[in-house]
Amino acid sequence: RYTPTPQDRFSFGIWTVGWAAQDVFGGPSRAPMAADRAVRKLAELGAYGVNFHDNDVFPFEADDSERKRLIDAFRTALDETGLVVTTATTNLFGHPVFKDGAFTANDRDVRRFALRKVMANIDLAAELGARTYVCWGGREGAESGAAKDVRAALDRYKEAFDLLGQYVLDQGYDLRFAIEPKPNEPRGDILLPTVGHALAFINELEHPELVGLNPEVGHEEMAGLNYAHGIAQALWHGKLFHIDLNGQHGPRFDQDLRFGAGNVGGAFWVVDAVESGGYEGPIHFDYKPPRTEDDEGVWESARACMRNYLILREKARAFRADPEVAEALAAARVPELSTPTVAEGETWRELREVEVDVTGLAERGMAFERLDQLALEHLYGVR
Ligand code: GLT
Ligand code: MN
Ligand code: MN
Ligand code: MN
Repeated sequence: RYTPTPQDRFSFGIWTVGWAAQDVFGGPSRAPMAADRAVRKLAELGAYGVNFHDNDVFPFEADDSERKRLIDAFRTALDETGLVVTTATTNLFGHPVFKDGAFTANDRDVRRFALRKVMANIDLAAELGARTYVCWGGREGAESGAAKDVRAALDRYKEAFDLLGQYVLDQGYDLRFAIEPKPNEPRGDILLPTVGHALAFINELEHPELVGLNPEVGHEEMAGLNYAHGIAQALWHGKLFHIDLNGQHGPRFDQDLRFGAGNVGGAFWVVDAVESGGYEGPIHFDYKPPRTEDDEGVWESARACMRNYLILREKARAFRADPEVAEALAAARVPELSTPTVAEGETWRELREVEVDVTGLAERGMAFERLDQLALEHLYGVR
């Protein structure tokens, strides 16, 4: 029970289990992990796919022969395990050259190098069969007011996506971009800080159809926002290309806890939104096994991400199938919201003259508490 299989379509970033657990205050507490080991272990645990940064597979400094050797080892592990590369991305934050960002660095030479680095990894992504290319702009931002001309930075951000979109079209790759918003960390303020900012930005691009979102649970919650609502709106716009699931305890530093930890109630609604909203991508985990864990703890936490999703999936399904919940939804008039406000054939003219019993309407309760209590009782395991 709650044992994942590839049919569940779970995927992980190579950098999640592979993280050596260095932080701002201390060095690594675990040994570095080669990408091919991460692939083999994740396959053993029942995962379906992986996402990778270029430099999860080969170091930034690798020469051509080392790069080739490490990509071959990665590819062999993929072939032998049947794990799928669903997604790829570029490390545009680790090397000090990106200290002021990549696509929006003030230094033009850095911007030109960043685009070249992305295009090189897009080639590898396409070769390995990835369909989504994640762009997390972690270093695109500032610590102080005058340091970044935000409007010029957005011009350069758009220029980057326009160029990369054209690249993908010219190369004939079947690949779409997914922007991953984050409000802060590592920069004091990051550009495109939330789902909403990124959605509006996409509308300004040359090829908006090629660009969607990769919202992360913790990143929205760091901004005090409701992730389930965020992905529901992204789906409404047809822009939920990918998801990064993890756990977070409210607005504080990016915790990247295993999925299901942190805001447990939020996680229930996340699974409900993912399962019932028409999302079609992989169920992807982007978390960091805490620095306290050894190798065994790493795999324990990876297993737990999938297990927690399956537990919550069962609960969300039971909630939706419960006849008492159907009744409570009706009492809360939730289905009524799907009825258009204006009837067929009506115009503003009829609405201009509408008559209602304002006092009667104001007195009517919404019965949301009973509905939410039913959800909680499913979550608490007593129904
Ligand atoms: C980094 C970040 C994540 C992003 C990854 C993609 S890298 O670990 O914290 O949220 O998804 O570049
Ligand atoms: Mn074009
Ligand atoms: Mn994060
Ligand atoms: Mn992420």
